[in-house]
Amino acid sequence: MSDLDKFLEKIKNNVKIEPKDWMPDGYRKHLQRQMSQHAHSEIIGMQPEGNWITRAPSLRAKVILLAKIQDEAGHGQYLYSAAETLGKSRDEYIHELQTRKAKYSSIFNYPTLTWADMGAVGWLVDGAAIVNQVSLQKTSYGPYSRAMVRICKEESFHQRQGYEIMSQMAFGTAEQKEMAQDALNRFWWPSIMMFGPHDADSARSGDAMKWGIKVESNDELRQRFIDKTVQQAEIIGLTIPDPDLKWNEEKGSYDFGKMDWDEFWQVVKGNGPCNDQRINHHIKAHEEGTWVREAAIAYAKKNN
Ligand code: BYC
Repeated sequence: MSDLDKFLEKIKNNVKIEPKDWMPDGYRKHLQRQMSQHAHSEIIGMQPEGNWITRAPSLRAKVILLAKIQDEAGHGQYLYSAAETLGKSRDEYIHELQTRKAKYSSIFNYPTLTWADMGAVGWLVDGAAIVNQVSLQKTSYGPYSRAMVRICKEESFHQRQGYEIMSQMAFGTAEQKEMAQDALNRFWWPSIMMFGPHDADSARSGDAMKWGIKVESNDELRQRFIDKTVQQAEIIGLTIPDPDLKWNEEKGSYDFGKMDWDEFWQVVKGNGPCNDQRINHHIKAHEEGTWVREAAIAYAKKNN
């Protein structure tokens, strides 16, 4: 049996591929791209929330937000470590991010304008991330799959944190409800576009499915997220900003309106409202943290 046949046999039998196993070059590159994109998303995703730490409306809200952001740093760390098992260093991945060769999730290029946006990010963005990540627990690469198991546990708490903020505001004063609705209006469409282009336009999906990296498609996951979230909006009396949203009895799921793919590709290509701000801030923080990395390395060497 050739190396390739053995590899495909493992994929067929749901046996995880491990770092030292033989793998096709395309599989390795695909994972390096996707896993580093995922890690960068966690790290860049700390910025829109970090914006609100000093302005959280209570000590309780502040402590919870801080804990959530720290979790995201941790998720970035697991994912960079898992991606490093594919033979590329963290420095290389970070260089690709800072030189804009690597992507991160489009959603983090939108600004967070009010406290209600912390609710919308947790509820919708983490909610969408969970749907995608629960599916990725079944991915064929062992270190990625195992990282997803732990990340999903923490992500559920994040989603609840966001939904709690939204429900408190939705049941609060008229102004608070209006703020919550406004946040939902601004974050709804970018959140459902997080799942990527429609299946027919998803260039990477063919290989991803063949190699068991993705086990469900962009459209399948998007639909699952919409079906869950519409009901949650109804419970707290908020309206999803889509006039075409309608329950389809036959399909057992919601029909929904057209997404603005021009906007999506503009954001993905670097022309969204906050792309420059996010990367420039990352570069600045990374430079300012040089002494911390140097000290950590010196300490590790001394103790080895
Ligand atoms: N944003 O062929 P496709 C979180 C790109 S963060 C930007 O469908 P694929 C959190 C795609 O890369 C959660 N780019 O690609 C943190 C490709 O371009 P390249 C982050 C996007 O890979 C803090 C091209 O479009 N989760 O949890 O099969 C606070 C064609 O797309 C996006 C992950 O990263 C996008 N939204 O499918 C709160 C999950 N969508 O690379 C929450 C891991 C597509 O060929 N990633 N593109 O130049 C995935 O599951 C998949 O990579 C995607 C895209 C579903 C995102």
